[in-house]
Amino acid sequence: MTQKFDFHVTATDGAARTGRIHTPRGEIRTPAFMPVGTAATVKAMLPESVRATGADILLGNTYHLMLRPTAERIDRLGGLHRFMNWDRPILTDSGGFQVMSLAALRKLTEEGVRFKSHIDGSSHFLTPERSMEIQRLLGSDIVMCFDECPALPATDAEVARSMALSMRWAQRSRDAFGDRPGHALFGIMQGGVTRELREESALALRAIGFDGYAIGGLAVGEGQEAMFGVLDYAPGMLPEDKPRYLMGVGKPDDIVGAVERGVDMMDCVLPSRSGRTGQAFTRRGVVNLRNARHMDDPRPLDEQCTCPACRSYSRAYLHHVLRSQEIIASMLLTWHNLHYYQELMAGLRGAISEGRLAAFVAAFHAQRAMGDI
Ligand code: PRF
Ligand code: ZN
Repeated sequence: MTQKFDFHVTATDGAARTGRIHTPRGEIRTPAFMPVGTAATVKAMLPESVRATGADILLGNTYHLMLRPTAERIDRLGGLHRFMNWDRPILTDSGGFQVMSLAALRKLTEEGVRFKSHIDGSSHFLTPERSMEIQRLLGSDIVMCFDECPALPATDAEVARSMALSMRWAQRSRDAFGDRPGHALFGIMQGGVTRELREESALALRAIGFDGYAIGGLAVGEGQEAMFGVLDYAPGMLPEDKPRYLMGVGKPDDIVGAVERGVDMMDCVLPSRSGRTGQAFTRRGVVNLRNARHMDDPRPLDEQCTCPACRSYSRAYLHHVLRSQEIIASMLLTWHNLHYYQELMAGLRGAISEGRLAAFVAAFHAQRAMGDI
């Protein structure tokens, strides 16, 4: 087993790339979609089922795990991989973004963020140094820099100030992370939808030097057109030989557009979260299985899908267990949605390696335009 973390692009098609990230815990095929396992579980799924959908890597969250069960407890219990029974790579987000969206009484200073837990109101202080320590205790394979993602709408001056702070925190994250063979540290680009700020952020991160580079601060309410506008230039500002990770994205068409523009990794709660509310992603678009039109429908959700929900159950059954709030509804629909996302990623990887991405994307959009059966 090699102790090295490295990335190889094996084919490109336009700005899109496909390749592999090697880690001591296994290989990550890119473009990769990372299911979200916030609280040491991908909700409603066994780890072996998550793997069966085709996932190579999961995402975990510093913010949630530091509050409960705490990073020190997970460390004593042998680390996050052993704790949650997932032995493949785990990427952990650094906490700042979740503090801003979930915690109460947040107070931001140069040093870090003070906040109260959304669980029990207890006080905590998160800094770049503490975030690196927590992610080390968790045993994370890909550690994210501690950053700040400004809430939108924000003025250019606010976005500039926030980006500059995130770049100082990126240097502190790099210094605190140290040299940890087999573990990677990713920088996070900020700068909103302003090209000059994105350029400045990219230069600052490149000067520090990271194992990979994330594009943060997008999918925060700016809309797809504005996000694609940034993705038309932002990936090109980052080193070609390192993975590029678009944080918190997105819907299937966001993912396709991001991959076309040179993104290698993504994560989103959408397939798992919306599975639990009855929204299914299919080749023909989104299907809401709570809708009464499925009540007597003996057909599968998607006759071409090979997931357990589609192989063995009718739309009528899925509708029934959703309406009855049965736990199996979450299990089946999460499985289907994660399966759909991973099949999409496999399709994108195959298309890029065979130089037929444009045709793949055209077929993707044409099928969705047809609508549900
Ligand atoms: N920074 C961090 N995590 C994130 C984001 C960010 O900007 C986003 C933005 N879409 C999602 N998750 N650290
Ligand atoms: Zn299915």
